[in-house]
Amino acid sequence: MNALLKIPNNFQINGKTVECFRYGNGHINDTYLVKTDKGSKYIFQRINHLVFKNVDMLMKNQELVTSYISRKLQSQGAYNRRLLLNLVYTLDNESYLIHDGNYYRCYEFIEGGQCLEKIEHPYQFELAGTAFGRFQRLLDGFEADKLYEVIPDFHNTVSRYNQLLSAINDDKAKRAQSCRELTEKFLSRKDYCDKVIKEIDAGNIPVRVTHNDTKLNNALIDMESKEALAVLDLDTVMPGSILYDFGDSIRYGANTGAEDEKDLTKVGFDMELYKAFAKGFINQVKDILTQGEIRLMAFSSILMTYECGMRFLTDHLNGDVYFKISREEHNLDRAKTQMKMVEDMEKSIDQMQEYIWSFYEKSSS
Ligand code: ADP
Ligand code: GN1
Ligand code: MG
Repeated sequence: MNALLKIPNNFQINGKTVECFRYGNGHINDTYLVKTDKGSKYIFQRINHLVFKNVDMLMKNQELVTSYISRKLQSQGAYNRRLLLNLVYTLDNESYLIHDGNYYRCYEFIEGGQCLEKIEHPYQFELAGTAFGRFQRLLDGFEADKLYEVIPDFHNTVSRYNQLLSAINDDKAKRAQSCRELTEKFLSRKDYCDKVIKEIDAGNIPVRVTHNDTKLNNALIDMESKEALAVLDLDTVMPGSILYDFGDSIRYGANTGAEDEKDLTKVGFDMELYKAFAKGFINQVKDILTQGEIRLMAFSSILMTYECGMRFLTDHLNGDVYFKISREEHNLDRAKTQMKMVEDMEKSIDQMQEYIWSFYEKSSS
């Protein structure tokens, strides 16, 4: 029998569990869909506590953020359960359960939404932009310093660069020699690393509450009604820059190929997809963005892609200890796609930024 089947019964669910199976394609947690004898569905997760070392604070962050969004939606008369990730508490009213040394949590399953792995049509990416942009707009005003920094320096690209340098030097998996050419491409772009950090330090870019992992499959969209639904995967919600959220979405979703595509001729930056996401996102946050943020919006796509590429390459050099892999050179393939995307975007950066400015020209005319 499925060893996990009974554990969700420790949560305030409607009925008793009858099915529990693996669900979704996240790289970090173990996610299951649970069904009960009363026909209710839940998302049940084993939290990766090697990545998230302080689960208690991580869950407190989620409670603070979801209750803030819920109150904001209510005050705007726009409350709708499908716009928000709703935690299901344990029978002891806790937000998570510790069982046999593992950490578990449960959410209401949001019906009628899809989490895409790949964009089939630009409107889908526009909806994802709306979902992530709305998340930002609803959290505007939330005091970022109330949140615990779940993974310190998560989007500190200078630290990520230094981690890559250490991985090259340590060469734990004896792979450094075989990927020298790719490594050089990352190291030669060092100037990118502190561009956003410097602006934050200078006060030109505000620290907000940001999602920090705005991958396409972390937003739910309803493809039938063409609505943007909830933003999922709130583990990395922390103080950060809105640029990280915009850039990370473009990194993943505006790629003509998959994040781990082996055939690099299929990988590339798609301007039409970029514009679709930017339209959904900027329309939500246009009025809250500062000049400093607007100016670096297009560049953030390069920065986040470059940073994620360095993370994949670092993990490859370290022997695949962080991201889930399903083949030998999985992280190396991922690092290669990210570099291909960086090179493509570098050629299009002016056009990308012009599109961002066009939202402001329209509204002032
Ligand atoms: P990971 O951190 O491993 O990426 P996620 O929290 O993103 O885990 O969940 C993995 C997948 O499970 C999502 O991409 C989505 O497909 C699905 N999922 C998660 N929460 C819900 C929910 N409340 N309703 C519907 N689907 C969900
Ligand atoms: C991880 O958990 P998932 O699959 O949404 C990672 C992100 C990376 C992404 C790359 C906590 O996201 O930072 O951008 O993989 N999450 C964490 O696919 O490290
Ligand atoms: Mg996820």
